[in-house]
Amino acid sequence: MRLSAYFLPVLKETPSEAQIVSHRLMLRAGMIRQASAGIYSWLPMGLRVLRKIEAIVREEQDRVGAQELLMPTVQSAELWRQSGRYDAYGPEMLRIRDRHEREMLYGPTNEEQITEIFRDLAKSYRDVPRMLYHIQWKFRDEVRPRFGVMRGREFLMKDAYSFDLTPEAARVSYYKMFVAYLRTFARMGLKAIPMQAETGPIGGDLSHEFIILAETGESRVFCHKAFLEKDPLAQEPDYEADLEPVFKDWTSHYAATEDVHDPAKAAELGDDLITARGIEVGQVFYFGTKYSKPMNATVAGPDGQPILLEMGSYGVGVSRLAGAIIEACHDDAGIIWPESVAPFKVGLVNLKSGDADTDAMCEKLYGELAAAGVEALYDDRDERAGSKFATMDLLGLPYQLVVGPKGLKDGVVEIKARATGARDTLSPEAAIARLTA
Ligand code: P5A
Repeated sequence: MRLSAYFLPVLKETPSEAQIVSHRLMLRAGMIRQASAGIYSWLPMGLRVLRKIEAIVREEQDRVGAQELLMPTVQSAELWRQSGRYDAYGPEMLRIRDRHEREMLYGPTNEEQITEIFRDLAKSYRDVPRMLYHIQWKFRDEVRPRFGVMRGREFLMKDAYSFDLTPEAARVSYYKMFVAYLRTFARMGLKAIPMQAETGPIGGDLSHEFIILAETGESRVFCHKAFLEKDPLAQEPDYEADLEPVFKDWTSHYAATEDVHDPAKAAELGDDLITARGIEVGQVFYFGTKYSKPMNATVAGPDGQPILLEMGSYGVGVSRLAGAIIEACHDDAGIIWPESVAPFKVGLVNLKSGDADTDAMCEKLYGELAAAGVEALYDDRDERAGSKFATMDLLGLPYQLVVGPKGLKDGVVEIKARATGARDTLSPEAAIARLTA
């Protein structure tokens, strides 16, 4: 993409309405635009990141055997009356009437909808177990939408649902999702700690929130410092095997959100206790028959007798993650994207647009990167070098490939790694080899 032609409204000034750094940087880097309170448009740069996050979520869901479908955003009130949640959900639910005065709602979550689908379409015990997920917009009329996409009213969620015949089997599904979440967040460069959590309006008696430690986080959390050293990617789990040991390993140390915090237990940790604030990027729930029972969702067992389905649900805050990653990965100059979610891998900086040799070399490198499938943003604008560097640092692409007339005289270009600031001077061929490796 050529910057001269890109729809990228970079802001020079710090927007005054943004209270936290990720919100400021998302606005300054031209990623999002507020439409109304807690509702955002995703501009081209922001959408690229959102799609990268989605792709990682999708891969890890597929890996544990979850299957993607797509349910609608608008649901009928009738459906929610079947579970008893229509009245219980409260003012966070956006309630709508259609032209026939039928009561509808914009879905804040999809437990009812998936339960109805599974109840009506899965017939026997042979259709179970299944894990189904979608990545779909949600609406929650939050009292205090804030921090940009971190607490929005309209937001993108990956929500998965598991169906099993027994509580023991449902736990196996829970462990699978738990492991998928550890890997999902780690692949985004995040240290997400699974913490015991309250189940709230979703229900059930077993739940974990996946929390990133950050001062700007909305929840208070408590955990053992051992979590800071653990790496979910150190070993590829065997998905055919029993994942309970992985779950047990990750839940053997104390970690709890404020709502379920046990001060006496935490005190036993002594100096090993971390008290911090955190951002919730995902939450998993096991709630058994909470929905299947009132909605009469059963399958026929081997003896023909109906078996009530055992269920769990599993959410990832896809749009929130864009902000959360920036909270975890930035410096004073701007964003520092982990390569896995970066909107482009390389920012190609032409230090002297209009200079024939420099332009020609940039065109050549840009073409070679494209041919190798490396996403590059080419700053071909007629701007001062200083301002181009500042823009690239703000945008936070992992590598800057800098080309200027001085270097070219000596046959060299420069690669700067955004994360470390390390610079390397090398031949254009070597630079391409490095960036396409
Ligand atoms: C699990 C999947 C659920 O809704 N039902 C389906 C369950 N869980 S949850 O914890 O309430 O939400 C899942 C994740 O969505 C993100 N999230 C939000 N992101 C941005 N703005 C919001 N207002 C918002 N509310 C929830 C969180 O990351 C949460 O973990």
